[in-house]
Order: sequence, then structure tokens, then C-alpha cells
Amino acid sequence: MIVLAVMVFTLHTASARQRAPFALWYDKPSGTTWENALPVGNGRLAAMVYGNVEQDILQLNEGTVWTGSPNRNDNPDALASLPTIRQLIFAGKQKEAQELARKTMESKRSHGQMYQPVGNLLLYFAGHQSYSNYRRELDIEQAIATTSYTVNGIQYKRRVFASLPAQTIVVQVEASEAGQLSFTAAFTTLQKKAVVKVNQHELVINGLTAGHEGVEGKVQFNGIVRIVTDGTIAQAADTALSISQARTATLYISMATNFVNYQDLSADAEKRSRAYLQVALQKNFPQLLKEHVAAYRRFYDRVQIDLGTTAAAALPTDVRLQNFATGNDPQFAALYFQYGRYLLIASSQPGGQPATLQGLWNDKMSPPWDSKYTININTEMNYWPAEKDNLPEMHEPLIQMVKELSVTGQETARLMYGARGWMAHHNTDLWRITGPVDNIFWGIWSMGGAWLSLHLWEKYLYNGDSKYLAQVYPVLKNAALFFVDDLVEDPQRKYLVINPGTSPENAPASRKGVSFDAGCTMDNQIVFDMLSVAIQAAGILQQDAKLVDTLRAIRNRLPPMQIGQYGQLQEWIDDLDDPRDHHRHISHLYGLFPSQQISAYRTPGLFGAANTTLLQRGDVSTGWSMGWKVNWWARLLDGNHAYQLIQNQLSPVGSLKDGGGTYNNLFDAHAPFQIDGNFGCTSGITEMLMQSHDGFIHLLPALPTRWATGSIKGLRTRGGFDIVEMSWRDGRVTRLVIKSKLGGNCRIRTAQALKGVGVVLKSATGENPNPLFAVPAIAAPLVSPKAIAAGYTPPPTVLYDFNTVAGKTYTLIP
Ligand code: FUC
Repeated sequence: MIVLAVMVFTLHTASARQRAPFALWYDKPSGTTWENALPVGNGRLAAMVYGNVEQDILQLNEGTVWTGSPNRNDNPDALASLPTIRQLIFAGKQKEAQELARKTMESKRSHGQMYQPVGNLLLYFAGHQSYSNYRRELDIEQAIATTSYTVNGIQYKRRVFASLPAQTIVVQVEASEAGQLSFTAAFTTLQKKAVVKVNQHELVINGLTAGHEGVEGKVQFNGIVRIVTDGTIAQAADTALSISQARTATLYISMATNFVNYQDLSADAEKRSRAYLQVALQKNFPQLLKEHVAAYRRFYDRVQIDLGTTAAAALPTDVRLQNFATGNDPQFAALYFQYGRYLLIASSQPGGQPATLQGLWNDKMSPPWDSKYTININTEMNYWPAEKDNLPEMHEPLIQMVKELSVTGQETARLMYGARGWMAHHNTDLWRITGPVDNIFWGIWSMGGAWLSLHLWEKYLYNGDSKYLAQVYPVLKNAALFFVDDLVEDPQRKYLVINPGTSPENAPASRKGVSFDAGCTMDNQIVFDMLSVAIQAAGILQQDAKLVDTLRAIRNRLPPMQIGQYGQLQEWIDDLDDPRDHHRHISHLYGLFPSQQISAYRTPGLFGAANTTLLQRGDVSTGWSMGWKVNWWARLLDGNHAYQLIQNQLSPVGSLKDGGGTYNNLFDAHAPFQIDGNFGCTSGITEMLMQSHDGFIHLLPALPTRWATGSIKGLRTRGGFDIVEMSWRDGRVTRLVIKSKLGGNCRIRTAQALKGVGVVLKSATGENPNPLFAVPAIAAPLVSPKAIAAGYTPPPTVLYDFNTVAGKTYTLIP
């Protein structure tokens, strides 16, 4: 153990000069650009490290510093007007329905509260105007941000990390010679109701967040920066400390609030913050560093990826970003993949809040879309990598939020829709609001609760843990129960539909500005999945047999997916799609990803239609939309098109016409910064290499020519298997090592012949009997007479099956 710890430490010291293969690094400071700064975080505390030489900035966040206080935002007038709204929509008067809903359904209270920063820690280094040997980096193998440079022959180094075990952000500033380190530390904040003071060797901030949209601000927050040094400390101003004649100084940054949960603000912020600080102060910098690196690596080290390395990998990160779309830098994609895993570990930890639109990193008092939770795609996207990229613990804050929404959303279901169960509209926040948010065009969408609930089920498909399933079952059941009461019969077609519904944020070209409709494709798909999941979960747990019969009967009456006049998958129940529509939301392709309703092997017609739709919508778009497209092209088994999207997404912001891209710190750009695209693309890269949604583990389903040779270790699959190792050369698997965690049969799809080492592979057909690969049967698609979509014939593959024993590892070779 001790030997290992020493090794880790020396390795790190070496990496300050020689770059770690998985690091972001730059030869210039960030200046004043936040999107140049480097993020660290422990799921609760976060800092953006600018690495400026003379005046460094650490912009600080704590995950529960939000405006407002416990509140609800339902509109109680909705229920009385619902029958009229429904009738108008069925009568083709969508516009009138929407206008009525503007009065009766739109929230007259909060449209969501804002996630806000605590403040900035500023470090002034007098006399450091001219420097040499400058370098700043974020080593994502160890989660440490380092800035180093030389002034007058003295080397200076600053290291910053956000420690999970110590619950503090730790900064170490050092000079290569004794007595040569002098700087001033100050705390600033944009918060209006905050006071900064100096308390001996500490800077202390205490504040109260603001009110917003009529909801009083009641979050009290505290931050303490304690400085420990071998030099001298003196008060420099009302709000600043100066350190002089030192060799090193360690800054312990502690932050906390009075937030206990979405309905309880009874904690003592300063007491909490001091308690964290006291624990951290027991340890010195090397001890804190060692335990931080060990805690981080427990998650990070589970997955390793190698897509090949070219000379381009030696260049600074911003230069690699400039060159990526036109060059050959496969390691950059691997770095971006691991950066997604880094960001999830840093922004989402058990006991904390889920990653917001900006993860845990926000410097603005009024951030874009409040930096809250947009649950009609963005929040779900944040968690796509969690299970498959071996970070299931990071999924927990989302699961906890869904459990809480299943409580607050009951009142919304009852009050606004007269329904049992629970629901949420298209946004939520720290207070778990479930009423509609924003203008009526966007806000009336009833699927937020159900889509999020499907994450709870997805976790089960990976862990096979029926105790866990029993614990989350009430959430799943009640999300389905909402639909039992809320679906209504379409008088003409006789289907059961959601009315009013929308295809998120889009409207047919013929009904500009009117999103309201009934039986929208994505609504049908999510209802289908939610009912299927509740049916399967009830079956496994042997509960609610009568309800299951009801759910089955309802599911049989949902509208099937339809193929329209341009060969496209229809977005609406009528064939209204415009093939020139390039809208960033392509919600009806939910059925292709993340859902498994559209499959190359089970539904070739729909698969062809999905392909047509995606071609019509085009490639370049906002960052998160491009991230989703990487997953879609992977599911469409087109690795080179998926790679094209990665090239688009990893283009410098401003270089794509009408699109997002990537900032120098590799944050995804909507633009502005939104972290969803980072996570979406990480998920997409995984889907290119391995998929497990369709009743089998598909090896290299969408490998681009650029990644002909490589390996990946540590991915997880549905069914309870770990891909211990998958190596490939010239596009063909050379070795697959797979660990069975739960036993049961394992089914593999591959484009080549494989044989088992000490295990006999049978060729397989039909449904996979392993219940953790459960793929619900779906209704046959409706193909309109005018449809031009050709069915799709997938490239030839073989399907193998073998029995496994829990805990055993199996090797397959060509
Ligand atoms: C949805 C998207 C926007 C943005 C916002 C946060 O409204 O349509 O593009 O991502 O969420």
C-alpha cells in the first residue's frame, strides 16, 4: 500500500513536466475567459481554475446554492379547462387550445429557480508580470489542476483538487526556494446579500441567496478559506490576507449551506462548513492529495480506452481542438470520452444534487436557462454514460431526484390533470417543481416524470438487483398509473393518446408557433416504454396482477409509429413533417435512442425511416443535439457518420455555421456552455464500440474507419456483464474478455466468427431468454401508401449464445 501511494505521488510530480496521456493542457493562461478555465469538483463543491499568473481566479460553486426556497408552481385552473382544450385539439383547433392553455395551464408562479455561484477566490502574485516555462493542465487521471511557471529563476507551482473524502477544495501554492513565495488572497462575490470578513488565518463569506419570480430566497451559505503556511500571514485589507516569505501555502476551502432537502432548510451553514474544515485540517497536503487521488481513481480507473495515438496528441489541447475536424487525432476522441467520465465523477456524487445544465460549474447570477434541469432531453442526456461507462454510483443523485419528484409530482397530477400517480413537465429545479415552466409553447409536455423514471429501470437491467427494483417500483408504478388516467381516446382513430401533448419545442411547419397536438410520436413512445417497464417490473416482483392487465390493455391501444410521405418517421400523428426542418430536437427518434423500439434487426422498416429522418434533419446543430446524433448514428450502425458528428461537435465554438461546438476547456457549447453535449458524446462513443439494448451485446456495431485498431476495458452491459477487455485490429475483434456478474446466458452479435476459449458458443436465434435483456414487443408500424422508405437490410452478423456462471470470466477469440 505504502509503496503504491509513493508511486502515485512520484508519478504525479513527474506529470507536471511530462504530460499524462489523459490531460488537458495549455501554454497560456485563461485570461478573463471562463470557458478557458479548468473544472474540478467533488459532486458538491466545484472550482473553475483560471491559472492566471499574476492574478489567479478560482471561481467557486456549492451544489445547493440556489435562489428561492421550497415552493410549487402548479396552475390549479388547468383541470377545469382540460376537457375544452382536449376537444379543441381533436377538432383541429390546436391554436385555440394553446391560447386557452396560456391562461389556464401556464404557471403564474415560478418558472424555476436559478443555480448560482458562491464567489471567487483571487490570488495576487505581485511582481509576477513576466514569467517563462508556463504551463497549466488538468490531469483527468488524477483529477488535479496544476499551473506552473518560472519567475526570476524560481519555479512556482499551484495545484488544485476537489477532494471527495475531505469534502474541501484544496489549493497548494509553492515556490522552489524557501522564502520566495508571497501573495495576497481575497474573496469576492456577486451575491448581493453576502458579507466577507477576515478571521485570523481565514477568509469567511456568509450570505443568503436571492428571491426569484416571487419565491423568497432562503438558502444561507457559508464559505471559509483557511490558509496554512510556513511563511507569515497578515491581514492585508478588510477582505484580504497576505502571505509572505513562504515556500508553501495550503488553502483549505470549505463551503456549505442550510439545505437539508427540497423541503427543509434547517441546517446551520457555517457550523457544517466548519465541521468539514476541521476534518480536512487534520491532514496535510500530501495526505490529502494521496487520499483524493485514491478516491477518484476508484471510479476513473474502471474504464480504459485506446483508439490509437498520432503525433497530434503531443500538442496543447486548444491546438488539438482547432485541428481535430481536419486532422487525424484519434487520441483526442479518447480524451474527450474520458473527460466525460471525469466530469460525471466531478459533478454527480451520491448524496449530492444531479448535474445541472452546467454540471456543477456556473459563474453567473442569472445563468442561461437558470442552470437548472431541462428534463425533455438535457438532464437525461447527462446520465447516459453512467451505467455503461461504469459509473453507476454517479447515477444516484438523479435517482434520488426522481424519487423526490414522484412525491411532488403527485400533487401536479391530481391538481392539473385529475389523475392518480405522478408526473412532471419539461423542467425542474432544486425544489423539485413539477408544474409547467416557460411559455405555453414549451411548457406543456407530460413526459418529464416518465422519461426520468426509465433511468431507474435501466439501472436494474445492469445490476439485476431485485431488492433495488422493489425499492424503486412505487416510482415506476405511479408514473405508469398517471397515464392510465390521463390517456384519452382519439374520437376518430380510437387510439389512446396524450392530449394536450407536444413534440418537445417543435411545431409542424403548417402550424407555426403552435406546438399543441394529441398523440405525438415521442409521447406515444415514452408511454409505451413506461407501461412496458411497469408491466415487467410488476411481473418480476409478482405484484399488482390486476393493474398489469390494465396496463397491457392500454398499451395495445397506443398509436403505432408511422412512416410518412417522405419516407420519414412521422413526428406527429398526422403526416406533417417538413423534410427541410432542421430543428435541433428530433424527439421522435427517442424510439431509436435511448429507447430500443427501433431496431435494425426487429423493425427494419422503422429503422430505414429513422435513417431518412436523421438525414433530413442534417448534422450541424447545437452541442447537445450533435451529441444525441452521435448516439443515433451509432444505433443506425453507421460509424463514419457518427464520427462526422464527433468532428462537428469537437470544432471550436464559432467555426460552425448555425451550430455549437466546443470551448478550449472542452466544455460543450450549445452555445453557451451546456454540459449535456459532453455526456451525450461520451455515451455516443461508447455506443459506437458496444451496444447492449437489443437482446444481445453487439461488438463494434459502428466502428469508424479512423479507429480501425484499438481497445476498451471496463464497459458494463445490460444483463450484468463487464467487458473486461475488447481489443480489435483492422476493424475485427482480436480478443474479448467478458465477466459474468449475475450468471445467465450471454448473447453476442458480431460481424465475424469467434470461438470461446474453454467455452462452447452456440449460434442463436429468437428472443434472448435472459430477462435482463428484456426487449418488449412493439406494435407493427403503419406505413402510409405514399411512403418511400425502403426497409433496411443490416450487414451480415452472427449471433452467439453461451451459458455463464456468476463471477466467472470468459474469453473469446477469432
Ligand atoms: C431546451 C433546448 C434548448 C436548451 C435548453 C436548456 O429548451 O431546446 O436548446 O438546451 O433546453
